[in-house]
Amino acid sequence: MQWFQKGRFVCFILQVCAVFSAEGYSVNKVTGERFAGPVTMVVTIVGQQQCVKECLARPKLCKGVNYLKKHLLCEVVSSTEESEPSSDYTRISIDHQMNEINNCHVCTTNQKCVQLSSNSSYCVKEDSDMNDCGAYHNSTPFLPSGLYRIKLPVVGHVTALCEMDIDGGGWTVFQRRLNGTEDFYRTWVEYKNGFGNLTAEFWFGNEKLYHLLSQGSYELRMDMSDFTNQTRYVKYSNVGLTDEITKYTISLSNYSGNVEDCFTRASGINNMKFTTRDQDNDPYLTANCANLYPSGWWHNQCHCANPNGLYLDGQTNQFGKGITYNPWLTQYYSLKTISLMVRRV
Ligand SMILES: [Ca+2]
Repeated sequence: MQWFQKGRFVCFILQVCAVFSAEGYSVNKVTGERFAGPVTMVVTIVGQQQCVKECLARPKLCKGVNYLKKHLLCEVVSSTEESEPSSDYTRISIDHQMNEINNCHVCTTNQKCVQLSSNSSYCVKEDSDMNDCGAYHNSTPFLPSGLYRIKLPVVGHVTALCEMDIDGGGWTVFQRRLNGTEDFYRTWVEYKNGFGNLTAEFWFGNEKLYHLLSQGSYELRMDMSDFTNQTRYVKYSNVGLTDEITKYTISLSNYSGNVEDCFTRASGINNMKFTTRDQDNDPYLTANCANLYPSGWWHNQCHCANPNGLYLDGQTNQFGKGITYNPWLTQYYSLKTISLMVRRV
C-alpha cells in the first residue's frame, strides 16, 4: 500500500494528472508459495517492485506474479485461483482497479500498456517469441514445471503443460494419464482440438501438435509407470506429424530408452495415420482399431502400445484395451501413468 500512497501524493501535487497517473493498486503477498499459473510471460533480472509493474502494464494477461528472489525472476500469471507451496517463491496477487482510471484496461492481451509521464498511456504491441516449452526453458533454465502460455503458428496463443525437470527439461507435454478421470474414447474432432484438463489428464490436440512440430526438428519422449511404481521410458530423436488432410500421419526414428522399442518396429506407429472411433484410418482391414481397443491413436494392426486406452488399473483380462505397453508388461496390464512429450532439438 506504500506505492498507492505515493501515487496519490504525486497526483496531488500535479493536480490535473490526478485521475490518470495515479499508481494506485493493491497487492497481496504470500511467501513460500507460487501461483499454479498459467505463466503468461517471464521477466528476468528484475526486482520485486518492477515485477509488480510488469503485471500492472498487462492487465489482460496478468492477475498476479510469482517472484523468485534468488534468481530475480518474475513470472506473470493469468490466474490466481490455484497456488502451491514453493519455498523460494513469493506470490503476489494484484488488483488492477486503478488501471481502469489510467486507461490500461483497453490494451489487449498482446499489448503492453506504456505509461508516459505526461498523464497518458499507450498500448504497444508485444509479441511473445515463446513458441514452445523449450523456449521458456532455454531463456530461464530454473523455471518450474507447470502451465505456460506459448504461441504456435496459425493457432496463436495456447496454454501448454511444460515438463521442466525430466531429462533436462523444456518438454511440451501433449498427452498424460494419471488416474482414469478423463474419457479417451473420443471422436476425430475431439482428438483434433484436444480435451481434458492440463493439470490432470488430457490430449493436447492433433492440430496444435501439428503446428508445434512444424516449427522445426523435435524429439519425442514417453514415460510410463506401473502400480508398483516401476518406471520406464522410450525416446525418439526425431518425430514429425503431417496435417489433418493427410490424417496426422506420424513419423518417428532413432529409438533409445530403458525398455524395448515398440513404436518403430513393424507393428508400431511409424508412418501410421491417426484413427478415432468415428474415423478408421488404420490398415487393419476388417475393423476400426479405435473401436476394438477403445482409444484414439496411430493404430496399425492394431497396436503394440495403447497410451489412450481404457484406465483398467493394472492386471486385466481385457487384451489390449488398457493403457498397455506390450514389450514391458504385455497387453494384459494397464499402466498407472503415462505421458508423451516433445522437445525441439
Ligand atoms: Ca481399419
